[in-house]
Amino acid sequence: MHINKHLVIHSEVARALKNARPVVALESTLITHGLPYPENLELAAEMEQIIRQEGATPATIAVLQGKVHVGLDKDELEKLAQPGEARRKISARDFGIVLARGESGGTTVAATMIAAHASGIKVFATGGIGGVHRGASYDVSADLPQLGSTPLIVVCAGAKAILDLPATIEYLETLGVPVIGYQTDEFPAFYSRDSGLPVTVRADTPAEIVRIARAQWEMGILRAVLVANPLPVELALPAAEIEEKIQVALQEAQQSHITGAAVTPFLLRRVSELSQRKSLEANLALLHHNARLGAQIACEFVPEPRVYQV
Ligand code: PSU
Ligand code: MN
Repeated sequence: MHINKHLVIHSEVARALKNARPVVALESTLITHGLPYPENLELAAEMEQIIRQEGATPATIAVLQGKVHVGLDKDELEKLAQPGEARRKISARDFGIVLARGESGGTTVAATMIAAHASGIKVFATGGIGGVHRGASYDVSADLPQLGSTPLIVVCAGAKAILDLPATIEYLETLGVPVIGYQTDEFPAFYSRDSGLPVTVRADTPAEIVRIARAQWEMGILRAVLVANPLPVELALPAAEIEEKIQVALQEAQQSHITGAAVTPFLLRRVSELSQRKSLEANLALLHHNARLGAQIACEFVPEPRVYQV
């Protein structure tokens, strides 16, 4: 089904949207740039499976040869996950370029939000959002302004621990994005549960989250509602232990003059190597966890039927 000439909505996703059934959007930069192969492919399939188990339809979003796909089949997912393929990291600024040139790549949180919203999806589950980078005052992820201008419920495990978390929280406040702690009063720090920073409000059920989002959007405040879902205690890593690795990775990034879009993938890979994959395991666990909560929220949020032009 085509809503505009750039979007290709998978038939299963289109059917769910048409029938006002719950759909959860998933990003794909974590497949192309966030996780190593083959863990990336396994993870993508597992997140989809969890969402189905919870009674919702997954819609993994990516750009394939100049088309924005909302929902991928197995072959498309496999191709996207292969390290040999030419794949761009696609954020908001890159859409026009890759569509015009017929390129392929993984969509970041910002780009996934744009495509999900254009398709009529209300809920999106990811790992950690981008944010304000440490030390570099002008390196602010395009995820933040997108959260400030797109009405979606975005489920994450906080912002990635490699970032300046207090600055990221302040930035979200400036943008008017509420941060809801799911069964927690503290903003989680991705791999670990505690950042020492408060959330805007705590919610203990998916229904409460949906009520907040609906009320916000009914007021015409067309911004995201950010849901911060911490890892369970038994899966989370101690903050101090991971911070040590982050410090080393940050220093390496500076010495190797890593800048721009390459910063986040570099840091995530190095922290994983330095922690003997402990951070990778935590990353995979939190993605599973967020897929489940995303599906539960989507099931609670019965969207209004949307009229499609065919
Ligand atoms: N979280 C992860 N792995 C990732 C990312 C986040 O666990 O790969 C990606 C997301 O797609 C996010 C992007 O949108 O990193 C942010 O990159 P940047 O800081 O360049 O905006
Ligand atoms: Mn950046």
